[in-house]
Amino acid sequence: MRFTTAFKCFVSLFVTGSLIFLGSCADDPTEPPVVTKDEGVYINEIHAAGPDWVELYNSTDESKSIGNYLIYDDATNKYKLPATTIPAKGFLIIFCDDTGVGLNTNFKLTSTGETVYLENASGELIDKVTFPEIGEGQSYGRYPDGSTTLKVSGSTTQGASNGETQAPVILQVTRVPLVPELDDAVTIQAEFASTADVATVKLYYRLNSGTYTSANMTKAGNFYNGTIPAYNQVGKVEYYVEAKNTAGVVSVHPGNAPENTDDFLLNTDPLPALKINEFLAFNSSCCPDDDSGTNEFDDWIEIYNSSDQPVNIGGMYLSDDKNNPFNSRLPLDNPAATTIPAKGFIIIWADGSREQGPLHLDFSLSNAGEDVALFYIDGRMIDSYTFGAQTENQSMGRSVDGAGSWINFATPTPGASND
Ligand SMILES: [Ca+2]
Ligand SMILES: [Ca+2]
Ligand SMILES: [Ca+2]
Ligand SMILES: [Ca+2]
Repeated sequence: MRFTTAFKCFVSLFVTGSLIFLGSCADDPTEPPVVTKDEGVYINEIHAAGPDWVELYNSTDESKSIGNYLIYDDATNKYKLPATTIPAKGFLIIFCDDTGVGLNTNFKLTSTGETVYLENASGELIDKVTFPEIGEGQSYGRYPDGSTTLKVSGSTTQGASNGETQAPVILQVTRVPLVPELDDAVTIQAEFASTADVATVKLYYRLNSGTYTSANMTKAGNFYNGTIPAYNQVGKVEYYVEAKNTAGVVSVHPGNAPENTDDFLLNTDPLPALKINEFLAFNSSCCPDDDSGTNEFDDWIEIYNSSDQPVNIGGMYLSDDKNNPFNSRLPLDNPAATTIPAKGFIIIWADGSREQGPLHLDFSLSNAGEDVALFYIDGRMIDSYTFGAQTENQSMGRSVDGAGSWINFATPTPGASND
């Protein structure tokens, strides 16, 4: 690496015949920093899908003081560690939570992957690790501790040895059907990064907080499949997948199961009398969203309640994809905001800004056209509409509230009758 830098500097010098380049390339910010000293202290494990942390490992036979050492993911924002000692063959966890106090750094990690650097008190780079995208409950670490072999693991060993082998990595778990009904058997499929060292995979499931039943899943390529048998009872079905490798190391999906699980609702409620009544997908000057304190010209969706009773849409979902019912869930904890009066309207901002309030969604609507869809709490579709390219500041809506054909409105009527 040093040779490469020197070589580039030489070329620059030769071409330009000037010393200016020689001076600048000694500190060339485009050159990746190089580990210049091995102190036997390593970045041993990284968890980046929140809460973020870095595990340091002291591979030497003596305790090691790391006061004033620097850890960072951005050379312009190095974090100085407090006076701390890592025991011989011991571990230390540094939380990357952007608080900037003690063992809590002034930066967070990016779950899609980046590089973390560790410098000693003299500013010499003693380790760096570039990690790939890692999911919740997964980590990237050295196997065994302190070695040069880095792998993604399907589970974490915060503050403890990484062991000899990483846990199986479950990339995703899907189900068919996505929205089960009473008496449907449900197929659960777990996709693995590799099944080479996987010994057993089990599916755990239960209805209405009962006792978990486990079933072995069957291997098919990089997948393992299992079945939740049909229930003839309404309620909530929770499930998770547990995989064990040939060394007995276990991972689960979701990452923190069984505290968190995947779930679906078996529900026979009649669907509420709600309609997507109007929307504006191309807003530049019509009807601003002022929930942030300034006027934002965001997309919006109007829903009409055609019944004679108020309807609380908390827990229901809106989506810009008819095939993705669980896209953006309306909050359960604010019925005052999410209840639509009888024969009334509600406006929900499709602005990708959930933090702006209860009536804001994770997505916006494409000016070029896509779906707008409303789903019940269990994922059953209540209403949907597929639209094409939109005219700036014009809405589309039903010609009669809750009914009629879809037409363009040169003068949108957010929160008011279309009639
Ligand atoms: Ca560990
Ligand atoms: Ca838009
Ligand atoms: Ca907004
Ligand atoms: Ca309207």
